[in-house]
Amino acid sequence: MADKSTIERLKDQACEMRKNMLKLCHVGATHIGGDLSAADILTVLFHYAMKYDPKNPKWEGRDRFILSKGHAAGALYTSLAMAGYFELDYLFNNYRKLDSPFGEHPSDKVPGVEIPTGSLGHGLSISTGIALAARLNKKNHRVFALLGDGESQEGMVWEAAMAARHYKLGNLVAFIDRNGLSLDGETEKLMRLEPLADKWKAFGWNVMVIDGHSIEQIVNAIDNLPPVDSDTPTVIIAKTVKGKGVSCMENDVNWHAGSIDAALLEKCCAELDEARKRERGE
Ligand SMILES: Cc1ncc(C[n+]2csc(CCOP(=O)(O)OP(=O)(O)O)c2C)c(N)n1
Repeated sequence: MADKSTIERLKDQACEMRKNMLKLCHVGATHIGGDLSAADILTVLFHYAMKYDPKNPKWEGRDRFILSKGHAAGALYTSLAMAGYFELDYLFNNYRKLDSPFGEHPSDKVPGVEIPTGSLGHGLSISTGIALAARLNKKNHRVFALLGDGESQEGMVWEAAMAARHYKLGNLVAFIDRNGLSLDGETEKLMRLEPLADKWKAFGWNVMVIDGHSIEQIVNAIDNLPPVDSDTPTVIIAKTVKGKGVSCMENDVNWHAGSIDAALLEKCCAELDEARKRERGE
């Protein structure tokens, strides 16, 4: 288990990440609701779990990260900038500009982006292929995928679930950002997913259900992954809140995507700073 100072560092980083994602949302429209719900998971992945070299993005030994819910590009770009792949200012100055690598959905022209995503449902199949290739090539890196729950209504997700277990890909880890909302409403009303954990268990996966905003629980899930050479892929169903951390956006499907003006940016960042100070007991 990580020590207290590591946990506190990760919490600070998650707070910084949320503020950076909001700054980006001020530069141009982003999918801010699903960016904010994924912030704690991505913070732990990029600053605790994964091995990578930002100066050598194609390093063979790196763990692979696939943003299957590709519309959360703002969260991925911010993670990559904070991980040292490029400067945050470079991102802010170029987001959604003509000929910029930073589109509304991720392109692999951005250092650290493994594969372009945004058409939902494909990321787990791609991750399964990469994990299978790692096995065949006797490599010991992991493949992490981040899926949305709305995305999990796509049939191809379940085809990948079947294949990954069939090929015994214990090197594959899928996070589901279970915020309960899709683009236009509640997942359970659009197409029922529950009992979601049972469904993954039935497909033979190792299943964890955690609070996706508890840094401690996310770290604990990472610490308890089966060995990379085990037979069982892992899914971590992370219960989250769309828009987490910004009260006017929380659980509001209207904030699936959008942009914010300077006044709202300031208000949101102040709210996040205040909450983090309270958490620190200041
Ligand atoms: C194949 C496909 N169908 C539809 C869309 C449009 N779309 C973009 S985001 C989204 C909702 C996704 O919901 P979820 O996966 O829960 O994302 P989150 O709430 O975490 O942002 C939809 C339907 C798409 N990008 N790709």
